[in-house]
Amino acid sequence: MAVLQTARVLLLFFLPVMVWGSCNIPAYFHGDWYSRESGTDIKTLVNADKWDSNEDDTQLECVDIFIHSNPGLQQDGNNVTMLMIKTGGTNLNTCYMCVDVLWRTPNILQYRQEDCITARSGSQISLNDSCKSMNPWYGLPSIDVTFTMFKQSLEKINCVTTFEGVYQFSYEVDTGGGGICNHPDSQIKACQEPGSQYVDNEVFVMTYRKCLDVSTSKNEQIRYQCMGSWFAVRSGIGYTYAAVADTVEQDTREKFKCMMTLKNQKDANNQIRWVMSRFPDCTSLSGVYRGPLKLVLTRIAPPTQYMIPRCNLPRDIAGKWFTQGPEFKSNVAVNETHIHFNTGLNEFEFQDAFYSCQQTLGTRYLMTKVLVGKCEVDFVCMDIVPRHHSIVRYRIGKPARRLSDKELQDANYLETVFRDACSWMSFTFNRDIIDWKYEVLIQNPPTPYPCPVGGRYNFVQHADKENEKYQTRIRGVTQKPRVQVDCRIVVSEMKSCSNDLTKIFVDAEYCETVDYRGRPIGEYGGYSLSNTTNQLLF
Ligand SMILES: *[C@@H]1O[C@H](CO)[C@@H](O)[C@H](O)[C@H]1NC(C)=O
Ligand SMILES: *[C@@H]1O[C@H](CO)[C@@H](O)[C@H](O)[C@H]1NC(C)=O
Ligand SMILES: *[C@@H]1O[C@H](CO)[C@@H](O)[C@H](O)[C@H]1NC(C)=O
Ligand SMILES: CC(=O)N[C@H]1CO[C@H](CO)[C@@H](O)[C@@H]1O
Repeated sequence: MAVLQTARVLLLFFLPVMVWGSCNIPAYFHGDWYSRESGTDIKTLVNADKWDSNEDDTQLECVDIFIHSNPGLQQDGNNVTMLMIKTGGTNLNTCYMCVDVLWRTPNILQYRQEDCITARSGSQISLNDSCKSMNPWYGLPSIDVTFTMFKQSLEKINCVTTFEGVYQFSYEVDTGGGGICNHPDSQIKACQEPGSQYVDNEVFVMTYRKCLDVSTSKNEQIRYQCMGSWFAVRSGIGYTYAAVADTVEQDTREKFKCMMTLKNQKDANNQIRWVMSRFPDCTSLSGVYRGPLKLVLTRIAPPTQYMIPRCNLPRDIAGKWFTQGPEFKSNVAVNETHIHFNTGLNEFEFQDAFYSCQQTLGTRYLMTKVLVGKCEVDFVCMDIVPRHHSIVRYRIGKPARRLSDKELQDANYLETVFRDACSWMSFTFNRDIIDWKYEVLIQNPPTPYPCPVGGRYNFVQHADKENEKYQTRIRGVTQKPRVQVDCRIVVSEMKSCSNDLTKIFVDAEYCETVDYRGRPIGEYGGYSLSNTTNQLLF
């Protein structure tokens, strides 16, 4: 052992290992970076020649580089492993080290720097032999062992991958034991503001409101600039990370934050959990239930003065309704001034739309339309046909074009919007089509009315697709063949009888020879269909 040690020292001493050449650090790493490493502020300047941090008066130069293949989408940068040499400083011993850099976004890098390496006997220092991550067994470092570098001169990045829309949030600060502050006015607004200097949705505004009973809560409004988001696996779970910068914050330690969420949380209340770091680092985030700042976001409608109603809807359509379509099923609530559509998107998620009455003429109603969680405030026109029993028919025109600032100055601009959105032209692309297609609201639950036709009929089904036809269904699993009875006459049956003319019974496979207990019916029992000569068409 001792011999070996000596041999190694000797080797080091007398045969300074040779590594040749140099390499350029790729352009997507160039810039001025900030990272917080073990409680210290580190500023690193990277250019093609060197990787220079303020730690001491040394700097790193690239000797060899390996660009890892990018399994994912086309990105603007790559993960690399570099063999670097430490230059400068007072230590005369040459120090080589391996640096792994994970490119996350144009503003975020995560890196691991290994210790100085010494050549083992029989091998020289080279990227392939000396860098751990070149061994497929180890691979690139996981996020917990990297430091996160935040670019100080930010590149502009659209917030869409981080936040889009309007949210209310509750927040809980990990330290101080204050508890959860759930104030209705604590909101995140990530919207593209027409005419604002932040045109491309590069910032979002986070408004904190204080809860009297939560000592760690605060009144503060922060405008965060998005630094991009990325996907990374931690403890076997794939999380979405995002980095943001408070551009007016002077203290760099407080300026950058790392955030983390799980995509597709499938929360029954349509809520989204995020955690946010206190300092510029991502390792403090280990799950959406643990972190320095825990946020629970709830989508809300964008705040707008146009949700204040300025007219009334037809009085007799107030109430609960539903719509049914091949793709969506909505529950609709109507009061004197507003219409609310709640549409299920899948088992877990739903979409809420609110309409508010603004102007009306005849059957046309100019409505403000907002979607919960979205930024847009639109004007649309609804043409509502007078209610008939349990049915309301309506159609919606194309959204009104956006008004210019000048038009908005006009006190009567809503009339301008009405003329635009509620022109009969806005309901159709082709003015010759007079066979309007209406949407239908069905009262929920429907108020029964007697059917205009009564009696018993059999029927023939014509359908485009076989599965559109009526089929016999028995609650639970329908067994086929149904019961062990010999049914000699199977007929289709549709009936609405005088005992309850508000209902129509339909049975595509009515067994006429047995009664409902499966007992045979006498030859002349039951109904006879043979005299049905009247026909109905549906
Ligand atoms: C970098 O590596 C990580 C994990 O090893 C991977 O998830 C990511 O997609 C890679 N990024 C690029 C730009 O190749
Ligand atoms: C280092 O390894 C990579 C792939 O693992 C290979 O393409 C390259 O040729 C190797 N370089 C040397 C000098 O062995
Ligand atoms: C009508 O409904 C809207 C939204 O559903 C609600 O904000 C408003 O307060 C309701 N108006 C009345 C008079 O109940
Ligand atoms: C047109 C037709 O089939 N009429 C029959 C209706 O039923 C009675 C007895 O139930 C027959 O006598 C008719 O011939």
